[in-house]
Amino acid sequence: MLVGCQQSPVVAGSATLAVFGALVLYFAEPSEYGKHRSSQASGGTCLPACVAWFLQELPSFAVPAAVLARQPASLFGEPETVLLGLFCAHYFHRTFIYSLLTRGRPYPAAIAFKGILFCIGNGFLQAYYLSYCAEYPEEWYTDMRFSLGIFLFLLGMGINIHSDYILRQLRKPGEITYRIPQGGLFTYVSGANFLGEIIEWMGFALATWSLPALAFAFFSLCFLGIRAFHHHRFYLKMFEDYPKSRKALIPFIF
Ligand code: NDX
Repeated sequence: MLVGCQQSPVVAGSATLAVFGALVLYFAEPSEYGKHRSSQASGGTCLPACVAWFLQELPSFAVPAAVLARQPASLFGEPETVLLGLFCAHYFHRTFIYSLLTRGRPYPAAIAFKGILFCIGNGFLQAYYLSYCAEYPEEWYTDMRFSLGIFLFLLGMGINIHSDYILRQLRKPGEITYRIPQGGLFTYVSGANFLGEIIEWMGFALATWSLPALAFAFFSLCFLGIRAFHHHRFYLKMFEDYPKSRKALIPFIF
C-alpha cells in the first residue's frame, strides 16, 4: 500500500511534543522514577527496571523498524532511510542493551505505561515523517547540516553510553544505593548522560532538518535538562563532599 505524506498530523505531532516539553519546564516537578520516586508513591505497582525499560523503549525501536522494513529496496542508502536507521540504532541499544544491563531500582508501572504511549507516538512521528514526507537533495550527504548533525549525533551517543556505563559501575548487581559519579563528563556535570542524549538529538534534528526531530530535541532538552537539575540538587543535599565546581548540565555554566 502506498502511503502519502499528510502534513497536518506531522505538524500536530510535533506541536504536541513541543507542548509536552514546555509543560515539563512549566511544572518543573521531578519525574517520579529512580532517585526522585517519593516515599508516598512507593505503594504503586513496580516492575523490575530491566522489564520496565525494555517494554517502555521497545516501541521506539519496533515502530520505525517496521516502517523501515516496508520501504522499497530502491530507497535503501537514501538519506531518509539512513537517518531513520540511525534513530532505530539508538533505540536498538536502549531497548536490547541498556535495558538488559541496567541496575536501576524497581520502576513504577504507571510511568512505564505512559512511557510506552510516548514512545509509540514519537517513534511513529519520526518514522512517518522520514519515510513519507522528507525529501533530500542529491547532495545532502555533503551538506554541512548533515555532516555536523551526524558528528553531533555520534558524539552525543558516545557520551551518553559512556556516562550510563559509569553510573552502572557505581553499583554491584542487586544494590540500590547512590554514590558520587566520577570520571568522563561527570567531572564537569551531574547530568553527563543527559547532556550526551541532548547533543545526540540536536545532531539528529540538524542532520534531518525536520520539524519532528527538532520537536523531539526540544522535548529532550526540557525533560532531561530539568532532570539533570533535579539530580544535581539531590546530590548536593545527599553528599556533603559533592564536588563544588560541578554544574548540573552545561560544563562551567549551569
Ligand atoms: N524515557 C525519555 N509527561 C522516559 C520515561 C518516562 O526514554 O507524561 C522520556 C525516555 C516518560 C518520559 C520518557 C516522557 C515523559 C513522560 C515520562 C513518564 C511521565 C511523563 C511520559 C519517555 C509525562 C508529560 C505530562 C509532560 C507528557 O535506581 P535508579 O533508577 O535511580 O538508578 C539509576 C542509576 N544511577 C545511579 N546509580 C548509582 N549512583 C548514582 N549516583 C546514580 N545515578 C543514577 O543510573 C539508573 O539505573 C541509571 C540512570 O539513571 P538516571 O536517572 O541518570 O537516568 P534515567 O532518567 O533513568 O534515563 C536513563 C537513560 C539516559 O541515558 C537518558 O538520557 C535516557 O534514558 N532518557 C531518559 C528519559 C527520556 C529520554 C532519554 C529522552 O527524552 N530522550
